[in-house]
Amino acid sequence: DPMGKEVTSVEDPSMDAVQRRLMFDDECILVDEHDNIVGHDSKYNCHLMEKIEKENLLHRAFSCFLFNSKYELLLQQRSATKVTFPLVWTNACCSHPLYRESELIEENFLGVRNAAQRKLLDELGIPPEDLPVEEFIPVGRILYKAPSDGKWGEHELDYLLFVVRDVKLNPNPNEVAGVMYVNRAQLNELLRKAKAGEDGIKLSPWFRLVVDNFLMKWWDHVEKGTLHEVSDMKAIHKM
Ligand code: DMA
Ligand code: MN
Repeated sequence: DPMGKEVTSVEDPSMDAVQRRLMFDDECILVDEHDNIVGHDSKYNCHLMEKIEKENLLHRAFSCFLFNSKYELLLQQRSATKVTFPLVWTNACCSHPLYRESELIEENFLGVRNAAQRKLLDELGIPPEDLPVEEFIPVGRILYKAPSDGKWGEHELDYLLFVVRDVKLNPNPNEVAGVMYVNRAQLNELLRKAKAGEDGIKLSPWFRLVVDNFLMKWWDHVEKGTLHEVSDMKAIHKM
C-alpha cells in the first residue's frame, strides 16, 4: 500500500526509485527445497536477509547464460542502482519468474522461460521475437543462499537456462552497467582478476557457483550441440 512504500522510502533513502518500485511490484514465487510452490511474497521481502533467516523464505529464480555463434559467453555488469549485488559481473541475465499465470506454468519450464524472455528485453533490450522461448535450454537447478551487503541477500532455487543465439543488445542503464562477450581464456583471466582483486572486478556468488561447478564442462556441450546430454532437471543441487 502507498503508506507502506512511503515508510520504506524513508527507511531506504538511497534506493533507486525504479528499483524500489520493482521491489514492491514484483511478486516472487515461494518454494520449498523440492521446488514445490508454497506461496508468494514481494521481491522486497524475499531479499531481506532477516526475513529469509527468520521465515526461511526461499524463492524461485532463473539465470540465463547466453552464447553467440562463436560460443563466446555474454557477461553483464550489474548497474550501480541494483539493490542487491551492484556492480558485480555475472551471466547475461538473472531475475525471477513472478506469481502470475504466464510465469507459473511448470510444463516444459515455460514459466521460467517466459520470465527470461521478459527480462532479456527489460535488461538487455533483446526483442522477444529474436529470442523465442523454445531456444532456452534448461540445464539444471541450484539452491543457494548468499548475503549481499547490509540487509539484503539471496536465497534462491535457481533455474539455469542456456541459449545460443546472436542477438542485438540495447542495455538498460538502470539494470546494466556494462556487457562483454568472453571466450574461455578471457573468462579465466577475469576469474584471476576477481581473485586477485585487480581492477575492482567482482563476480556474483551464483555465477561463481556455476563457474566452479558446471560451466566449463557444459561449455564443451554448448559447442558440440549436445547440452541435452548433460541437462538434468530432476536434481536440485544444494550449494
Ligand atoms: C535475481 O537476479 C536472480 C538471480 C539468479 C540472482 P536479479 O537480482 O538481477 O533480479 P532482478 O533483475 O529482477 O532485480
Ligand atoms: Mn532473488
